[in-house]
Amino acid sequence: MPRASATTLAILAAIVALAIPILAALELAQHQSLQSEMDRALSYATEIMVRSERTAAQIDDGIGMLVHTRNASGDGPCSAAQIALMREIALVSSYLQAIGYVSGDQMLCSSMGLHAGGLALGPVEQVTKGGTKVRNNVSMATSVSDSTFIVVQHGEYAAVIHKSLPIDVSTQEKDVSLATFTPGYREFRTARGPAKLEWIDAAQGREQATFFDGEYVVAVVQSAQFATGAVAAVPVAYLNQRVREFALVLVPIGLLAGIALVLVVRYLTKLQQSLPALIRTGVRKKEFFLGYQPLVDLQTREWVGAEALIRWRRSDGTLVRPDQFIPEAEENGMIQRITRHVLQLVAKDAPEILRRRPNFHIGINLSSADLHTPDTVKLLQELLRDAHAGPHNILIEATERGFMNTDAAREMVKDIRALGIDVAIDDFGTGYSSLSYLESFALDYLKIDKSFIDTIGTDAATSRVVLHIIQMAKSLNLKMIAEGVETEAQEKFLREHGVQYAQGWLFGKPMPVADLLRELAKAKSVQAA
Ligand code: G
Ligand code: G
Ligand code: MN
Repeated sequence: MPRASATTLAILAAIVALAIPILAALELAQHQSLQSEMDRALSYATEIMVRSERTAAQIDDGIGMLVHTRNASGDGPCSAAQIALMREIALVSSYLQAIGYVSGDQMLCSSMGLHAGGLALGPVEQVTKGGTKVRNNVSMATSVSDSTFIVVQHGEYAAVIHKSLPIDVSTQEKDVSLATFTPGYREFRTARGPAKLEWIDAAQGREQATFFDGEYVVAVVQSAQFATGAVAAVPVAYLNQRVREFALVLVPIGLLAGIALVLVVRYLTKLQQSLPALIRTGVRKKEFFLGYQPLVDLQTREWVGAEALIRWRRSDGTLVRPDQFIPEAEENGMIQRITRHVLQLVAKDAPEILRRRPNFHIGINLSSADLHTPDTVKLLQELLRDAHAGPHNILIEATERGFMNTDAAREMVKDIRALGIDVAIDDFGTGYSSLSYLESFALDYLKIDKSFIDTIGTDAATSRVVLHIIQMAKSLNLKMIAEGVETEAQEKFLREHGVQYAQGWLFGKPMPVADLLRELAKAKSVQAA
């Protein structure tokens, strides 16, 4: 994927990762606010209904007592004893202003006394299922003020209730609408603040209903015992205020969750871009290939072999050098995966190469981890089989560091050589090298590191070291391969001092297998001519 679109994608992912928790937080704030405003409306409505129920209970009790006493005594409805009882009932009933005797639409006597000529109540407006008659707007002119009352009548008796009493609850917010109604009637008995009759419709006679009509959060309740219902409605402004309060708490939490999510996404992306993951996908996507650098016989300059050097072209086109990933791969255990892949690549290329040069050998680099993995011998056997190669067609190059005088490595070299495959010590002189440990290994070749070849013909203090190395190799019966040969002077020097083989830009740089095959074909026709 091109870098730009990967970045765009990462930014988009981050925005989404941030936006989702914030949107969720806002959504949650809306939901929570609505819920809590509904709860508030419901508690107001319930409070009013409880007052209405108590009122209804006091009416029932009061009227019941008057009927009972009158029946027992046989007194007239407006006898002095009855009126005295009415006064006592009105006194002890906290929700009743008065209680009295009604005939037709006239209250003839009440706890206030005898009404000469009767007190006109006006027509009955509502009749409940239980037969209770309700007048909602009875005005009574007193010497104090003109007031409007609700008159609730059972049989021949009626109670007088002040209109504002049921809804006279203390609410902090004056804008909250409160109302009472008689179930079955599309009409409010009392109301404080704006109230809509549609709310009664929306409740559909249920004992309890809460909803938001776009302007108000509404609660409607109905008594299970008495013919009374109550409504409370909180204006949308309170809801919005509540949303802001919740959002103030929840959005920062959402933001934190979003940031955490972004970090997790970034961590996972990083993980995916870690070297082991990249190597695995690289192998799968065939991003690795081999460069072959020729190895010449210094006597004839003939190409007798080639070292396979791994190359990694990433999907974005960049070429990653082995010294950039081999050491890290060695550290995090991916090197064996790479070695296995190199062996597969060699097995694929070898038949063509060997068809042109049956005695050619291909140098394969093993790392120290490979030298400590018993599997390696089995893998090499499989290579010989898959490549249709003889053991003389393979040369193992084991870097000096890998030899670290361990018994396991020594055994492994022994096992490889037992297959008939030659083993070279690579980069000789650059690491931990001592004659005694080299003597303890049975080897075939010594590769003289480029740093020593570079000193040939110079005055460098180390320029004589290469002669010592040559001397040592000879005394150990090791054949020599000089690395990094770039000049004819170096070539001449090496040949004259008995170095058999050389590798370097003077002869050829690492090249794709197609180029190697073409060069081999050319050289053959030159030889044949
Ligand atoms: O030519 P080049 O720059 O690729 O070599 C860099 C280093 O990488 C050399 O030291 C060489 O030994 C090492 N190298 C190249 N290919 C392989 C390989 O397949 N396996 C291991 N272990 N090392 C390799
Ligand atoms: O495995 P080894 O360390 O032998 O790998 C050889 C390394 O040296 C590779 O990176 C290869 O490209 C590099 N190389 C081979 N011949 C020459 C040369 O003549 N000159 C220079 N500068 N590098 C060379
Ligand atoms: Mn090498």
